[in-house]
Amino acid sequence: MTTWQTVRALVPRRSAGLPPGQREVRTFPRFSDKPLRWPPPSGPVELSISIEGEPITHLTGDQLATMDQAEQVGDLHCVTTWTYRGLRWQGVRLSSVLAPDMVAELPPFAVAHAADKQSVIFATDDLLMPDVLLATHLDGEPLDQRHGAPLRLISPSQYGYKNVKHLTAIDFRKHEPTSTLGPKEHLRARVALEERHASLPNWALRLPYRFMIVPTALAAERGLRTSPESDAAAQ
Ligand SMILES: Nc1nc2c(c(=O)[nH]1)N[C@H]1C(S)=C(S)[C@@H](COP(=O)(O)O)O[C@H]1N2
Ligand SMILES: [Mo]
Repeated sequence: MTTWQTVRALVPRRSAGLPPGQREVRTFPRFSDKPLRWPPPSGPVELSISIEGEPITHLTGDQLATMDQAEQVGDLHCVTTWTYRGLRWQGVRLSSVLAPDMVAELPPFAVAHAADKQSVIFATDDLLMPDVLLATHLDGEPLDQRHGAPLRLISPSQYGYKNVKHLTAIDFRKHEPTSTLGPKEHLRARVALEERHASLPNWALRLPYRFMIVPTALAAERGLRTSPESDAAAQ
């Protein structure tokens, strides 16, 4: 696609059946609150799960591949109001990698860490929803650098920023962790309830956020192009 076609596909449009305040985009962009940041170098799946830093499980890609595979189709809703529809994710349900007696003992909060240094806070209840996936594949292909290789947390009922790309660790916590993203991170960020921000009202956010979509997506594309592993950088 030319840049112009990409920009046109990124202009958010009204569409029936979307959650409150959301608009549809026709291309699935790379997106981030730090769009120029490079994706991490590619490597194998390694996921550590811990409670207050004490390891309870460690999973590799080979182990995940032997577990029950789940596939689900869903939409990704970015807090800046864009929605991309019909993504087919494949992976393993987070609730199924934890033993039932372990699930009963989990403290109420969690922090998910990513290889690009992003970290995101959760209420444990949201992570235990049956549609929360440790995704390894998108539309039948292994995840790429753009969309979160090698492992991504998919939580369809929460805004995009809770769908952590390049996932490396989940640490459960007794007390609510401080967000590294500041007040723009809502602990729960449930799309249906329009929990966009920890303190600002939705009417004040929707329009300014909407204007950020195209510039942010173009910057994120540039971040990908200039990363050490990109084809463009290698030539
Ligand atoms: N590790 C990591 N995960 C992330 C982000 C990020 O910058 N780093 N951006 C989040 C945001 S704001 C959104 S909307 C989605 C975008 O996913 P995409 O880049 O696959 O479109 O990823 C989320 N997960
Ligand atoms: Mo987002």
